Amino acid sequence: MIKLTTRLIKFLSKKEHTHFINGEYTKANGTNQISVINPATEEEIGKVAIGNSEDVNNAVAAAKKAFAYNSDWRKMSPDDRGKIMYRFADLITEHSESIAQLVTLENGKLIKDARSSDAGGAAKTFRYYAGWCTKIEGETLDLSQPQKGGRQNFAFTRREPIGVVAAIVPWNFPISITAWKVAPALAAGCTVVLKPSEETPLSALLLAELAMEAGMPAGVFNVVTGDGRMTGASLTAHSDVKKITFTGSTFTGKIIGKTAMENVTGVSLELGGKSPAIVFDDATDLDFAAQGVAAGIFRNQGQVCVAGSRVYIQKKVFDKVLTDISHAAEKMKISHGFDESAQLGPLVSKGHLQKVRQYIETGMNEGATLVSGGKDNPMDKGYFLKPTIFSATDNNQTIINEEIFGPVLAAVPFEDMEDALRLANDSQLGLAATVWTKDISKAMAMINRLEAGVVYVNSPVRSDPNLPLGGYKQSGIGRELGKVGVYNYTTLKSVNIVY
Ligand code: TXE
Repeated sequence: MIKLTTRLIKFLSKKEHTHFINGEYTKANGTNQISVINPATEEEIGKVAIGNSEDVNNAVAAAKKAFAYNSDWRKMSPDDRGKIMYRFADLITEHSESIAQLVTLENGKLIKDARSSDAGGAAKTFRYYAGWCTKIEGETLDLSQPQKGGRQNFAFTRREPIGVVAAIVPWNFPISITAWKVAPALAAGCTVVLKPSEETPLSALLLAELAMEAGMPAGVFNVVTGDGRMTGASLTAHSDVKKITFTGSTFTGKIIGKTAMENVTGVSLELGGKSPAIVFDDATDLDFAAQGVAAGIFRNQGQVCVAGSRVYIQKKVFDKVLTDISHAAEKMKISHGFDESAQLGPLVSKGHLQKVRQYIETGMNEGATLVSGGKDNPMDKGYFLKPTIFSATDNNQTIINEEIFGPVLAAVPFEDMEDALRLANDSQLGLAATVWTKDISKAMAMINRLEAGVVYVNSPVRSDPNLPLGGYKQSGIGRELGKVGVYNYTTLKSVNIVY
């Protein structure tokens, strides 16, 4: 059993946690709280306040003040801002074990994934964007028309920080997705109010403590805990928020998009996915492809926006590849996240487990063939599920059309490239896709025609700070990460000096 770090023991000893506003823990205005549950043991690990509109107002006011023209943050040189962000990244690395353990406690995920994806991923993202502080630039422009009266001119654009950012994040990668939003926003010179998911709010508070220790001025990074209905809704409706950045369900994304338009607030939405993995019969190594498809769906219990949850396998090799994927699934060790040898942990919550089970039942009722797994809980306690695989003959199944967000894969055979494209693009969503082939011409043709924001060839999708991420169709609006990630938090000013 892993020993909890001293810092984490101290953090958890608090039991009741409040918002982190203007550089300190702040008494909540309301009395309502959320119980944070360890999904492996079903035990409570702490309580957080449910922020009401007053709490949200306080957080936004602190962020607005920290963004004021003559504030420490605004007056700070990009180089100094970068130094604080590097220090923040170093502190995340220094305290990565505390962060990872806390993420495992509140989300259930495997500790090795919490270490690499959450703590490690966040440190990398902050380090990457620390470098961007000094590289934000506009352009000089030659105008298409001469100036009146034969006068000269000099035209250019400036990128300015957009203002107070509301970041609303989900529970599947609580710290790394937070970093995808907070790091570029800070690099651009904005200030942030973060609302973590109600399932995983504690790690966000620990992150806020580290931000202060890194020397971030008070009010630059605030956390208001709470639910979506009250806390999230108050934050997105706030007229002093100038940019909303959201990752979560398509359903909630649509609500937030509508709310944003009330104040004409900028909005980026990273929403659901139902991403296809397409295995051609010429895939370099079919075993490797099968392992990759299994990794692409079962990592993080399938609770990954870019998870390859539909696999299309060319007819000639359908049985072999499906058998290999099933073997990989059946060999996975299911255990709690602190078991270092575990390969599949619990789902995030009881409600989510029920939802995923319901999809498995629907799959069976609609006539898909259950190849392995099923809806039974393989453990005595906790929200566990076996990796589950279905096969079907076409896309006409709920389990192939809706995001399940669990360890559930549906396999369908295809004839040729046109058939694969028809099946893969037949979706309202378009976040990611993977293609498994050794034929570069075929890979390129697929890349050009797949309706997906991210395409990986011969590998499951993995995020990288320098690779933009986002979706086609109802998978979202805008892109995160990379250069566009930092430009999300700037606004463009066009200037023309006539002389
Ligand atoms: O998401 P929600 P949930 C999908 C996945 C999952 C489903 C539901 O299919 O099963 O969404 O998960 C906040 N105004 N994804 O319920 O509701 C909420 O408090 C403002 C895909 O967790 O989208 C939380 O902080 N905020 C996804 C965040 O939105 C609101 C990752 C996400 O919650 C709000 C997670 C409102 N009206 C789930 N309502 C991905 N793309 O990776 C809720 N929230």
